[in-house]
Amino acid sequence: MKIWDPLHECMPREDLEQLQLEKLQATLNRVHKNVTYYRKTFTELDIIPEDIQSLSDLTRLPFTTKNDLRLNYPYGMFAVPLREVVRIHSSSGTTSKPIVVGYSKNDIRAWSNLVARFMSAAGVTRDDLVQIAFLYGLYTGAFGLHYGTEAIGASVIPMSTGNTEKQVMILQDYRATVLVCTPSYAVALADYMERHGIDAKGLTLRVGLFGGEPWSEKLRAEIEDRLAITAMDNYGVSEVMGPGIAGECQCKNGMHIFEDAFLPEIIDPKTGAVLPPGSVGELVLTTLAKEAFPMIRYRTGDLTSLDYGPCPCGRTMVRMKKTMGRSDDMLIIKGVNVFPSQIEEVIFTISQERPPHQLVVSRRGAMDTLEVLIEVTEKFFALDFQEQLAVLNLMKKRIRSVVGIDATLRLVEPKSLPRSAGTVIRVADNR
Ligand code: DLL
Repeated sequence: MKIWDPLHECMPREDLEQLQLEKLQATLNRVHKNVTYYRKTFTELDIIPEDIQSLSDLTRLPFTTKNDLRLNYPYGMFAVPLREVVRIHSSSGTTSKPIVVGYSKNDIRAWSNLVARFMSAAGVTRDDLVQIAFLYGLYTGAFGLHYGTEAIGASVIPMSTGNTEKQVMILQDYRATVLVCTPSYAVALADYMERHGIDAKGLTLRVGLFGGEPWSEKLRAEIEDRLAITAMDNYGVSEVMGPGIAGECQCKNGMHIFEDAFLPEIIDPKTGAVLPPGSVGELVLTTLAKEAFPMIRYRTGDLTSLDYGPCPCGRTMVRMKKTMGRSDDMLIIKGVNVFPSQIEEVIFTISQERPPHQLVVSRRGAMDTLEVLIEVTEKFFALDFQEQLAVLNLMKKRIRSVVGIDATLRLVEPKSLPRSAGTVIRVADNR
């Protein structure tokens, strides 16, 4: 199996650490010079980039959180002038405002190569036809995989999301060999084919590259069986780059993090202390090569552990386990990141009050559903039926535009939602 960039992917760890340190120092100089936020936080701690003389010195620097990015909305964290930025993407923030991320020309080139690495590791070659069923738009998933496919020299079928009937027709008629989407959409495709009597074994599909949301080994086995493919996992975070941070090799024993481009740490989410190798904790990533949007110690919120043991594939890069949950309250619904605070803000913006409410997340067949239960308040009760309906409709529309998914809204009796120590349990995730 081809290793896309053996020089870096198989680098002896001692050399890798030296390279990481050099790149870290260059990144720190860049952010200190160009990003007011970082200059200010470093100054407050009385640190200059030259103080960081070893990789372990990194712990002297503060974390960057989604909230820091929100406070610097939209372009405050950019380390290059906007004219150097050739692409803008975004990811969900904790409020109605998204996080804006930027890429320079070199960043796009680096991104393409990093995605090509995990695609090659998963077995994709230039002979493949790659059907990309991620949303083309501000989401990083589709463009990232698109660039990786082009870098490899395989053919891109930029199908985007939705329209399952057409997806299946294209899988059949264009003879796609690689499918790119969320694992739950892969299940939806399998369901559709089953319902329509289409035998997946008759397709040319052989590999699936799935990411963007957590999925289990059990689901992997199900997808592999039902679609008659090899299903491979890859991980990414938009604020750090998008897909291309980590991906599985044929050993399917954790996702190799491309450590020449990202420096991973595992921390205790409560204390922020760095945990010893092998511990489960929150993944923190520092970018080592990004120009437009470098991130120092970005808290991903994902709980995982790192395995530094050798991998039979020959790559020396550390492997992260499948994620084991979140350290914050972010939900991933239909592959979309959702924060309960976003929904609360919508309810408040429209009703000018904060009624007790609960998000109920369920799975119907392969698809996630979101229901928002809102306790009727006096103010709401005073409205007639038509007016109540209009308010709910407005909220539904705004949730769709802010969060990007459809929710069902339902009014419930006052004090009927389950409570713990007097406060409503904000989320019921029944998946
Ligand atoms: O989901 C980037 C991406 C797109 C990665 C396509 C892979 C494929 P965000 O929308 O910023 O970026 O969401 C990032 O999604 O913090 C994880 O919680 C979750 N996530 C992404 N990939 C995986 C995965 C993209 N393979 C958030 N396993 C992350 C588990 C994943 N969770």
